[in-house]
Amino acid sequence: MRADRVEGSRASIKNCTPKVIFIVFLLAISLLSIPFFTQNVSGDNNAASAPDRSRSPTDIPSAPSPSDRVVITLVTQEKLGKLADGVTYDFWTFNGTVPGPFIRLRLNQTVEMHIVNLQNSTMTHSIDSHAILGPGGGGAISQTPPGQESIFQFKAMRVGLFMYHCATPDIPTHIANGMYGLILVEPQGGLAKVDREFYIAQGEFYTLGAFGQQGFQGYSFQKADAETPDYVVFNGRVGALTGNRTLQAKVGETIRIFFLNAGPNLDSSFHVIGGILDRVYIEGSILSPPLLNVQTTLVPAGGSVMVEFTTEVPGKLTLVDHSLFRIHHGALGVINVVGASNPSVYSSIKNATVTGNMSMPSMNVTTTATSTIPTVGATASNNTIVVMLNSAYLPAQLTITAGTTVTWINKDSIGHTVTEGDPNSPKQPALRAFDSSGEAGSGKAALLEPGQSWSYTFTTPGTYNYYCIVHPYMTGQITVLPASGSNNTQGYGELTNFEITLTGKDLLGISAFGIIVLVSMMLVISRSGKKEGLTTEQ
Ligand SMILES: [Cu+2]
Repeated sequence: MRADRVEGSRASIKNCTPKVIFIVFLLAISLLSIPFFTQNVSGDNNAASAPDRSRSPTDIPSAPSPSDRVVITLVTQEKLGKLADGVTYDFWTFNGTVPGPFIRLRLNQTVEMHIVNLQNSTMTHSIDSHAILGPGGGGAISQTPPGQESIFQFKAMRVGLFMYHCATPDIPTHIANGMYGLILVEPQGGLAKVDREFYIAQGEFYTLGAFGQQGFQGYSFQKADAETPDYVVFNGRVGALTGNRTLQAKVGETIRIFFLNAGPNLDSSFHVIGGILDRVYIEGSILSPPLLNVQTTLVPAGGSVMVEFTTEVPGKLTLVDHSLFRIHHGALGVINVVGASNPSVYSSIKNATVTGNMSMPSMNVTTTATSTIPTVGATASNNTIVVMLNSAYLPAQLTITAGTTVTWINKDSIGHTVTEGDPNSPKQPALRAFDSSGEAGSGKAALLEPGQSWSYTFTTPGTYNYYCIVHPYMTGQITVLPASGSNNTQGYGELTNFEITLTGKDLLGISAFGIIVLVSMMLVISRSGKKEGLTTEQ
């Protein structure tokens, strides 16, 4: 009897085994698929869904708290975010942004500092502020493992503009991942009033992939240790202070910038193109008399500067680290100044018109010798001229047909490039449709010097944006229409040129739908199994 039962159950196990294995297999696959589609997993390539971790440069408290004792809570959080368009990175942050919050204190205020490290952090975090007098600047008494809180107090006994950063070993790695910000300690009576204040932090990021390489990028300790950053950016990402994040100001306003160079490796040669720094409080020394009328100020890694200047004319002021190749790595910001023009301060008197013969010096990059230069923007039998003058392309926008050769002539007094792409999110050199600089081949960007020209023949219809690598506010656009008589491929192009963007939520939905389908299949299979079982018993 017992033996029979055993036999029977063995038989049913035998019958069931392939089905059970199949069902377990399906379940395993559907369950496994879930974690891969959640948003916070490193390796999420869906850059469109990654949040911006960049702190707004205008996110500054207007004044210190009037009370003698203030409580400040910094929450250390490791968060996926955008490092550039299409590039995601696991930032380590204070309060979820890079830089962390701007802390505005008054001399002799006592601060009760709370460091809260989120439960889901992978690392211990802490704070070392250069404003704090004591071992480690707070680092010795603020080491906080995940899920815990440290509280300590300090007295702000020195006026100045001070960096704060995480001070948990490996300390430079915590800084390189975004854990830094500024503490301003104002003198009694405060700072002089200005019209606008901006909070800008320069920092390097070291990624496994090269600058601009799409998708999730991990941290490269090797590159950080070798001090060869892929990204040098303001406020935590490429384009934090450009495009629709451009800073705004008006003519005649006095602007104050609190600038931090978080490093962790490079010094910054902070400069405003088109402006002069009226007052520079070097190294954040607010009590010292400022340097007056400065062009470029050196900000050491782990240092700061407070600068003030008045805008005189409308237009764009460009913020750079004047180690200018760092523009290629993202170090670029723009202040758009609006208001009435002031021709006596700045205006063009006459744009030179080029006539007659002019010899073009040969260059390393492809150069077409042009003996006679047509007038600006003239179209003559598939040959069109764009002039570079006063750091602008003339005409800036041009519509041509496929097969047209465009020649750029540098009539400016300084060198420029003609580089396809958007200066706010530069492409890797090899991916540019055209580039006068030849950077893809040589690794260095060569300039079209004054008097030189460069030509490119457009064969593929489309809209091409371009800019000058060294003057990224200098932009142009070429629209290429299909050549008349050629097959218009645009209709087909439109049909094929679409993107499907899936967010983490979409993918969860798809997984859930998949599970429902699988469960239904399993039900059907188990029912058919029952029927089979019945048949066998009979
Ligand atoms: Cu840390």
